Amino acid sequence: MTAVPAEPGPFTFDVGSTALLVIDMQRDFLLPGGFGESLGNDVGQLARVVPPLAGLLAGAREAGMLVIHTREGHEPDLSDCPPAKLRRGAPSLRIGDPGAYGRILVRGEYGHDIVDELAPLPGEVVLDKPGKGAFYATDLQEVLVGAGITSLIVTGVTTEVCVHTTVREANDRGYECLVVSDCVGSYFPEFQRVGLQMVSAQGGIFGWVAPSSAVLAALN
Ligand code: C5J
Repeated sequence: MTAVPAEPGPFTFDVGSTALLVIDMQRDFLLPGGFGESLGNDVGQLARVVPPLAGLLAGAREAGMLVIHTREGHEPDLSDCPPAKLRRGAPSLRIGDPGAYGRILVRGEYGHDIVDELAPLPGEVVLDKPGKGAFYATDLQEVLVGAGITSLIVTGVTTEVCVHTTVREANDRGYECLVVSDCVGSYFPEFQRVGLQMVSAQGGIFGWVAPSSAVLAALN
């Protein structure tokens, strides 16, 4: 077992029963001109996640940890996109519309895929999810059970949306979750700060929070 100094206390884990979860580090959310920016967001807030996450990904791979990537998106005919999700908000571009990087959040399009710096290696698990949570309508639970995973090191975007939705459900399913503070990102600095506090508050109501430097030190 390895211990990481974390909030609200040490997070202990075993590499063999822990997975690194990389949530939705997709061009549509991160790149200028993409869907995230069309919603009026400052994508620079997410870009800062890429370098530390690339370092953590390299460390996890070197340690032999299971790595799982997710991508939020939909079938080309949008049959798996609830009308409520399509209608929501007032973006200049909607899911399925042609955007700067292909059809927005549609599987197989350039923008739907993961940014080059964090590209999955051959053999790594990549789960396509139509919702915000990584368990909904995916094989995540089966993958984790099959690999004997009991703890998750959670990274990706956005902190208060897909990261939170996933961590909350993982917690209900009995997984111990460590959220890596500099490897998750929000378009809104205040949501980032409070989103992280919400994880570790009340004695770790949803899990633990630590920076990537502490996780990497524990892996070495
Ligand atoms: C959002 C996500 N924010 N990956 N998706 O729509 O957090």
